[in-house]
Amino acid sequence: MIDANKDELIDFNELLIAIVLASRLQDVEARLGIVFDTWDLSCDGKINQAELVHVITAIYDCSGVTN
Ligand SMILES: [Ca+2]
Ligand SMILES: [Ca+2]
Repeated sequence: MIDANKDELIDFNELLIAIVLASRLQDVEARLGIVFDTWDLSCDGKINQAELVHVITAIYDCSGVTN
């Protein structure tokens, strides 16, 4: 859903759209749905090990942890 062009990357415009959508939602379940969709790169409704590694790596990268 978030990866609109299905290139397995979230570009700036896709991220911006997701943030705007999430900020307008009052419903926690809907917000969690957007987060899940962001993590589910293959859009198969499941978070597999590779997708989880991708997210965790991104979190570490953002926090400046290198190893
Ligand atoms: Ca994309
Ligand atoms: Ca998936």
